[in-house]
Amino acid sequence: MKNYLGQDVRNVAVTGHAHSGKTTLIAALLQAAKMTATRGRVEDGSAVTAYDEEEVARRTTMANAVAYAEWNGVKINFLDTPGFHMFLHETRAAMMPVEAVLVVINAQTGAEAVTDRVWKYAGEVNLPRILVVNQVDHPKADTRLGRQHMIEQFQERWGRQVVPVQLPIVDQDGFHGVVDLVTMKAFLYEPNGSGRGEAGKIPDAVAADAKAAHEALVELVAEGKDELMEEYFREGTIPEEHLVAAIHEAVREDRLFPVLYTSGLTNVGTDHLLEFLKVYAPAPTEREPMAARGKLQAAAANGNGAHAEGQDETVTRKVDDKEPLALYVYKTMTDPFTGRVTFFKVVSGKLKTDTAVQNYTRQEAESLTHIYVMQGRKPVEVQELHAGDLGAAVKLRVTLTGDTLGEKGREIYMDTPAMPEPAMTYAIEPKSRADEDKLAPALHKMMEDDPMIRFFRDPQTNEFLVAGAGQPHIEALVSKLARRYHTNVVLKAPKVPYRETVRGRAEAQGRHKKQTGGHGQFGDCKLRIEPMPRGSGFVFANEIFGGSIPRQYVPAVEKGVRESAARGYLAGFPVVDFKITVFDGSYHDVDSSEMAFKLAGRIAFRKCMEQAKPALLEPVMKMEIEAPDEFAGALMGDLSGRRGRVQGMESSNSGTLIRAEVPMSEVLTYGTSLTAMTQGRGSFRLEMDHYDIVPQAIAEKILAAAKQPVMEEEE
Ligand SMILES: Nc1nc2c(ncn2[C@@H]2O[C@H](COP(=O)(O)OP(=O)(O)OP(=O)(O)O)[C@@H](O)[C@H]2O)c(=O)[nH]1
Ligand SMILES: [Mg+2]
Repeated sequence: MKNYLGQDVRNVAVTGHAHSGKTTLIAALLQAAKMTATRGRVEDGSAVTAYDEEEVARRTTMANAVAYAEWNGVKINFLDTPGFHMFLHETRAAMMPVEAVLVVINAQTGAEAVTDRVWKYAGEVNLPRILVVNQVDHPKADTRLGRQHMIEQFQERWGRQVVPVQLPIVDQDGFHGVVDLVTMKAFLYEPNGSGRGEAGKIPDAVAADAKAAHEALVELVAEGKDELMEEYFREGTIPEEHLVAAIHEAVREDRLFPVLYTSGLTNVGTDHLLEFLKVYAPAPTEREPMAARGKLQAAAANGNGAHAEGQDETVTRKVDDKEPLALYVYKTMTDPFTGRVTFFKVVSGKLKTDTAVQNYTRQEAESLTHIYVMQGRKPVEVQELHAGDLGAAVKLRVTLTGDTLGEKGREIYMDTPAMPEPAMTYAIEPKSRADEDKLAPALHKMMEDDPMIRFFRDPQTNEFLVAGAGQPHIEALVSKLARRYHTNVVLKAPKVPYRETVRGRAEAQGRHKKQTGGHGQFGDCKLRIEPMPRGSGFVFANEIFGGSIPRQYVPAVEKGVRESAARGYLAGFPVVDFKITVFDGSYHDVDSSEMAFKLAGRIAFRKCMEQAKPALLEPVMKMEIEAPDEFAGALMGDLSGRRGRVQGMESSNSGTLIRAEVPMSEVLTYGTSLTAMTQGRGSFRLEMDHYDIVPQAIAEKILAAAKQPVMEEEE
C-alpha cells in the first residue's frame, strides 16, 4: 500500500439512524474504490465492516468498525457506527478520531430521532457534517416527504446552511445518476454495477432544477466571503476553482452542510461521494488537533519558575510528523483470529514499525512491533503511519480504550466522552460449575472491549448481575459468552430493588435477658418509630434522660436497629424512610453489655414494625418515549396498562414525545415491546426517579413471591 501523508488522509465517521444503510453504503464505497472485487452485503455477513458474529446474526451494527478506501491519491478511513439508539455511546466515541461526519439519511423517511442525536454529538465536537440521502433507489424513496420537502425539513432542523451539492437523477429507469452542482456535470451509473459513473449530459427533466440549485449553492458559499460576493455580483457566477476552494472552507467551518444522494444497495453515486470527500472533507492536518492535557516538562517548569513540575497544562500538539509521537486509542477488540486489536489515531508525530512507546495513562511500556491499518477485521501491515492517520496494533499488554501512548517523557492525555449509565440489568446464572469458573474471567475480557458492560454481585441477594445498554446488548453478550468463551449462562429478570417502610407511628419495648450460670446478658430499650419523607433513609434520635440506659449503650441500640432494618421486615427488603427514637429502658450493673443492647434494639425494632403499618416501596422510573405520531395512542394505552402516569405529550422531531412515570417492575423489558408496537421506530429513555408505595393487591403478590426473611434466633 502507498504511504499516505496526513494531508492525504480523510477520517470520516459514517453515522445515522438505524437501517439508513450505513454499513451497506461503506461496502458500496469500497467496491467503487476497487478495495473489494464485489459488493459486500449485510445479509450474508460479507460487508467489510459487519464481521462480528452477533452483528451478522442480528443484522445491525453494535460496535464501531473501520475500513479504508484508496481513492485518487488519498486514503479515506471510514468508521462504521451503530444507528440503534441503544448503542449511540459507540457512535459518539467514533467522533473522537475523525475530522468529518457523514450523516446518512434514509430517503424513505427523512431525518429521524437518531439523526438529530448524531447531529448534536458532531456539533459538540465541532465536526463538519455531510448529509447523504441514501436508498434513493427504493420504490418508497421520497414518497413521504418529496425531495424538496426533505431539504426544507433539514433546514428547519439544522439551519439554512443545509444545501444540496448534487441532484439525484430519478426517472422511469429508477435512480441512476447525480448532477454535480459545482461542475454542472451529470454522472450516470448502471444500477447494480461497480459504483463508477460516467460523465454525461444533464437530462432535460432536471436541467432547470439544477440551474436553480447551482445558484442557491453559489450564493450561500459567496455569503461568507466578501471577495467572492463581489466576484459573484461582478461576473454573475464564481469560477469553478474559486468555488471548490470556497466550498472546502465552508464545509470545514460549518458554514455549509452539503447534501449528496446515493444508493448503497445498487451502488449509485458512490464514486462521486468518494471524490467529494477527497476534495471537500478536511484532512487531519487542516483541523485543530485533538484537545489534550499534558504535564509540564521539568525543564520548562524550572525555566519560567511559575509552575511546579508535573502540573497539568493544556498542550498544543499540531497534527504534524515533526511533533513528538502521540497515539490515542479509540477502540479495542478481541478477535478470534488476531487476538486483541488496538485501534488508534496518530495524534502527532510519525509512527514506524518496531517502536517502543509509553502508555501514559497506565504508566507502562508497550512495544509496537508491527503496525497495521484495518480493513474490517483484516489487519493490513504498513511500515509507517503519519500524523492524522488511523492505525492498529495487536497483542498490546495493558492498553485499553481511551488511553494515550507516545514518546516517553512527552505525556499528554485525551478526554474521552463520558459513558452513559447502563439502562438494563439482568441476573446472570452459570449453567454448571464449570461455567461458573469461566464466567468472571470471560466477562472481564468482554468488558475491556466494551465499557458499557457492568458485572457485579448484588450484596443484598448475592446474585451475579450484568448490566448493559439494553436487552439486545445483553442478549448478544450471552450468546458471545457461549460462542467465544464456551460459557453457558441463563438470564433471569433482574430483581427489582424493592424497599420497605412504615406508614404509622408505634412504640415498643425490646428486652433481651439470658441467665446462664455465671455472667448473664441484659439489655432493655423502648423505641418509637415514625415515618419520614421519601429519601430520608434512617434517622435515629436519643431521648434518654436520667440514665435509664447508660450513654455507652445507646449506639448499640442504634446498631441493632440498623442491622435489623437492613434485613427487612416484610420480605427481606431494606427498611427506609423512618425515624427511631429511643426514649426509655433499663440496665443491669453486671449483666448489661453492648451485645445485649444491640439485641434489645433489634427486638424492639421488629415489634415497632409490626404495629406501624409496614408497606412495600417500589422504584418508579421517569420515562421518555419517542415515536412517529401514529403510534402515540397505542403507546399511551400500553402505558396505562403498566400503571404508568403520563406527565405530558409534545410533538418532537420524530413525531410524538411522551413523558411518563412508570414503576420499574412494569418496564423491565419495555424495549422489546416498544420495538414490536412501533415497528422498530420508537425509542425510549429510562431514569430512576423515586420510590413509591406499592398498591396493596400488587404488594401481596410480591410478598408471596419473595423469600421469607431469615428468622432472628433471639426471638
Ligand atoms: N433499497 C435500498 N435498501 C438499502 C440500501 N442500503 C441499505 N439497504 C437495506 O437496508 C437494511 C439496513 O442496511 P444496513 O446497511 O445494515 O443499515 P445500517 O445503517 O448500517 O443499520 P444499523 O447498523 O442497524 O444502524 C438492509 O436490509 C439493506 O439491504 C439502499 O441504498 N437501498
Ligand atoms: Mg450498520
